[in-house]
Formats: sequence, C-alpha cells, structure tokens
Amino acid sequence: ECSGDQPLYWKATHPTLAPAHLQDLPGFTRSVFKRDHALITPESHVFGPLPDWINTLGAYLISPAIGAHFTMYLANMQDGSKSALPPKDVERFRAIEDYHPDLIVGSTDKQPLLETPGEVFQLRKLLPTSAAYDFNIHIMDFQPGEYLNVKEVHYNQHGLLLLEGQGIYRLGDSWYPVQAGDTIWMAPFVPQWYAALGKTKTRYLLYKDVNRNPL
Ligand code: UGY
Ligand code: MN
Repeated sequence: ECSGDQPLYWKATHPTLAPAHLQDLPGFTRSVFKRDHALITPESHVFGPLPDWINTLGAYLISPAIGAHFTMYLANMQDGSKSALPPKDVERFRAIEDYHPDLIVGSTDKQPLLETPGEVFQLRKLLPTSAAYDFNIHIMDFQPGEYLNVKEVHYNQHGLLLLEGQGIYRLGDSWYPVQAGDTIWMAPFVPQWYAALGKTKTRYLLYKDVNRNPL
C-alpha cells in the first residue's frame, strides 16, 4: 500500500517537522497535555538513546508519568540496530496463571478483517484475542467522511499513532485537527470520537488493554 514511490506509512515515519504554513511561527505546536489526554505532534518529538538498545534512537511518547499503565515509543532503527529485552520485572504482557503468550511475528495485511457491529471502519487486530494477551493492537481504517458511530467512553486506556490520513479527534471537550505522524494518549473514560477528513483514507494503530477484569 505504498502511494507513489514513498515507503509504507511514510508520513508517520518522516513527519513534516515544519509545515510550510507554520514555518514563521516559532514556538507553535499542536501538542497538548491534559489530565485525561495528550496529543503529541511530530515537532515535539525528542529523540535519545533507548536504554540497552543498540544503534537506535527513540522517543518515548507515552509513559506511566503521564498516567498510563504502558509505554509507547518510536524507535528509529537501521542496519545494525538491536532492540533490548524488557527491563527486569517489566512484562510486555502481564502474566496470568496457565496462560503463556507466544512470540508473534506478522504483518497487518495478513490479518483478517473483523466484524465491527454498528460501526463502519475496517478493523484488524495484530494479536490473538485469547486470554493470554492482556492488550491488543488494533489497526483501524476509515474512508474519507467516515466516523465513529459510538461516542466512546470506556474503562480501557489507549495509545494511538496516526499512520495515514487526517481528520478531527474529539477528546473530552476538545476537538483536534490531526494528521499522520500524530500520537494520542487517552486516559480511561475520556470521551473519544474520530471523523476522517481529507482526500485519503485514515489508518491508525491503537493500543487497548483487554481481557482482564478491571477490578
Ligand atoms: O476499540 C476502541 O476502543 C476504539 N474504537 N477506540 C477508538 O478508536 N478511539
Ligand atoms: Mn476506544
């Protein structure tokens, strides 16, 4: 799904740091940090070495310091880069007796389209939905003009990376114009709604904690 000669998700991996129409506005950013949500746009990214990773520069975009129970980061890797194992006592998945998550390697294209009752967006999940996995990563596609029918409020938290397209994200009482390359943190219960605008489809990646009793 490459458009023209650009690699997949070009706009997310090579965001426009200084859009032409904003170049004359020193200090301007669309980034926002509120109690129950954050919008982190590319001109705010701060990269540095990731602990124990080799030849990799990373930018933590979401962490427990913001109020989340997960981290989400960008890792710029190249030939010779190596990821680190999770730190001791930190789980990539929370343990549960008798269930063991397996290492999964795959790609979005290989995942089936799933039912989305009452909604129009297309949904794929990158992880199995079985109990061993206490979160999932959803890939959601909206055609221009499509929007979430449910004005969602739920116990789950989200980390979102907009991979393609542009639109309006409503978070609580705020309405944000967003585009590929933008990251959003959503705390539990923040009202959330998205409408895809522009001329091309929206694709976003969404972390969602699942499969555990919230009590
Ligand atoms: O599954 C979800 O909670 C998803 N529809 N939320 C979202 O896109 N903000
Ligand atoms: Mn949601």
